[in-house]
Amino acid sequence: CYTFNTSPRSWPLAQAQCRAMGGHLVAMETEDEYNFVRQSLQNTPYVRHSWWTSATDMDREGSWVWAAADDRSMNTFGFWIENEPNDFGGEHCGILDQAHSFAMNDKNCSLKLPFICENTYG
Ligand SMILES: [Ca+2]
Ligand SMILES: [Ca+2]
Repeated sequence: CYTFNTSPRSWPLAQAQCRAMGGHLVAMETEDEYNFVRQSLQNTPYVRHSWWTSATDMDREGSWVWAAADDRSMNTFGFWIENEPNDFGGEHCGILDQAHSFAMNDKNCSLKLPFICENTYG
């Protein structure tokens, strides 16, 4: 199941908070899951925010993975906004971007944003 946390956190703190609750930042391994999460964000007040996901290239620049997922590889179907990820000024963490219908953008990991936790068990 998913938990939508509207209290803004940096990516590392968001990941730590998800882990403390027995989960991790959301990893959308399939297009179905991606569409489900996007759909869930259409409701007030979620629709007003951008959200951290577990997507990161902090281990190796340009090599995007879902942190802490069983299958870390990221598929390339339509997740990203056109011309993203662009590593603008050093961006290594992926958001669902409210300004772009929740397509993905890379952002500075220290940015404080709402975040989505995923718990495998329930
Ligand atoms: Ca990057
Ligand atoms: Ca970017």
